[in-house]
Amino acid sequence: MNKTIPLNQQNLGQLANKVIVPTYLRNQNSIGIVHIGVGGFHRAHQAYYIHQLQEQFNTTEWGICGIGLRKGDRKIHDILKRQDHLYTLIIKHLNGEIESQIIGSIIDFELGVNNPEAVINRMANLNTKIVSLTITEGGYNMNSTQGDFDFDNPDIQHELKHPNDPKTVYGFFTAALRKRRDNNLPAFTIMSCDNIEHNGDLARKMLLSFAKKQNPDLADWIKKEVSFPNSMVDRITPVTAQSDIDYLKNTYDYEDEWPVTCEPFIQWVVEDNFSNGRPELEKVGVQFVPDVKPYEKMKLRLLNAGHSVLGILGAIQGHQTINDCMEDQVFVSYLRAFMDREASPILDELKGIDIEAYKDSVEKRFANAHIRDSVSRICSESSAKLPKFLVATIHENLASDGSIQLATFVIATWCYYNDKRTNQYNEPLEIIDNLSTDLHKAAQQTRNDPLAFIKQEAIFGNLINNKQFTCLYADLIERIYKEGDVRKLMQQLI
Ligand code: CS2
Repeated sequence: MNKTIPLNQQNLGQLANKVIVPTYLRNQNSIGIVHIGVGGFHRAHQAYYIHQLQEQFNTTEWGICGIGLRKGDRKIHDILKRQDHLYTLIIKHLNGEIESQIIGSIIDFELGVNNPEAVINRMANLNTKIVSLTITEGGYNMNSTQGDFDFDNPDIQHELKHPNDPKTVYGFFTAALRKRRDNNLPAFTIMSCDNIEHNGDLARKMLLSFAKKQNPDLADWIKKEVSFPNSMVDRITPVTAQSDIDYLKNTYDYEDEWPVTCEPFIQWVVEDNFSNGRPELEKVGVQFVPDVKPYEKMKLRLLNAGHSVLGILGAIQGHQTINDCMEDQVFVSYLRAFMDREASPILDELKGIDIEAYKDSVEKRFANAHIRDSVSRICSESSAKLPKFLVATIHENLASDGSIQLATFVIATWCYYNDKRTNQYNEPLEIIDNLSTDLHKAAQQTRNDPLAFIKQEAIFGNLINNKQFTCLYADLIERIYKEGDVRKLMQQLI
C-alpha cells in the first residue's frame, strides 16, 4: 500500500509524477506583493495568476507574502507554514474533468495578531511594491448609512491613539507608509480585489479619512504617492470540503490540509494605475484597462446579484447548492428574468462585450454540478453584499422607472429567511452574518409592522421613503408570509 506523504517543498520531487508541481526555483523569488486576506478566493485567483507568471516567464520579483489580521487567520497561517506555503488548486470542469496543480507563488505568511512589527516591516520593505486586499465587503470599515469611514469602531479608536500598535488594515497601512516615507522609499500601490464597485476608490477614500485624523502630513503624502487601481475579479471558489482533502489523499497519496477548489473560468480586469511598478500580468491573461467601472458593474449586478437571488430563494426552498437551484427550471427562469428585466437595463455600455453571451455564461457557470457551491456561502454576510449587489439596482431602477419586482421579492424573502431561520421543510438554515442578531430582531417585527425590516437604514438607505417600493414590498411580504411557498410565488412573478 502506498504511504500518504505530506505536501511540502521537500516532497515536491516525489509528487511531480502525480500532479502538476511548480518547476521554478521558489527560493529565488523575492516578495513584491503583500496580500491581506488569504482566503480561498485569493489562492484561486491572484496567487494562481502570479504562479502562472513565475512558471511560464521565470519572473522572480513578485513572490507573495500572505498576511492575516484576524484571529481566525491562524488556521490558514499554521497550515501554510507546515506546507512551505504550498497548496493544491483543484479545478473542476463542467464535464467532470478535474485538474489538480500545486501552486507555489505564496512564499511567506505573517500574522498581525502574532507579530504586528513583522507585518509593518514586510510592507515597508524596499522590495514590496504592491499591497493587495481581499478583506470582503465588510472589511472596509464603512459606516453604511452614509458610506463614510466608521470612526466609532473601537479598533480604529485604538489605532488613532496608538499609531505603533495597529489592528486594522488602516493602522497597518499608515504605520508602513510612514516608515517608507521616512526612509525615502517609494509608496506601494494599494490594490483592492474585493467585490465592490470602485473598490480602489473606496479603499482610497477610507484610508485618507483615517490618515487625516491620525497624521495629516502623512495623509497628504499618501494622497500624492499611493495609487489605488480599481479592479474586477472573478472566479467561483466554493468552501473547501473534507471530500476535496480526501480526493487528493485517495487519488495521489498526499495530504494537503487545505486545498482550494474552483471553476475553470477566471477573469481579472484592472486599471493600469500603479505607483511603484506591477507584474506583467497581461502575459497570463489579465486585462489592463483605463476604466474598469463598467466591467465591475456588469459582474456585480449580474453574477454576484444572480448568486444572491438564487441563494436566498434557494435557501427557503431547501436547495443546498447553487447547481441544485440551476436544476430547478423555475429558478433558471427567475434568474434570467431578473438579469434581463432588472439588471441589464441599468448597466453601462461595454464596447466589445456581448451582454447576452455574458448572461449565458453566468448560467452555465452556476450550473456546474461539480462545484457544489453552497447556498449558505452565497447567503453569508448578505447584509454587506446585498446593498451593493441588489439594493443599488433597485435604487437605480426606481430612478429610471425600471422594473423592481424580482429584486424586491428577494428582499422580502430575505426578511422571511431572517425571521424564520428555517427552510420550507422546517430545517434550520446556516446563517452566517455579522449582523444576524439585528437582522433577526428586525425581521421578527414584520408581523406587527410589515415594513419593519426595510427600516434598517444601514442596509436599505432611504428606500423606506419610496412609496412605489414600500407598496410592492408590503404586498410581497404579505404573500410570502401567507403562502410560505417561494417557488409558487416565483412562478407568479416571472
Ligand atoms: C459570491 C462571490 O460571495 C458571493 O456571494 O457571489 O463569492 C462569487 O462567487 C465571486 O465573486 C466569483 O467571482
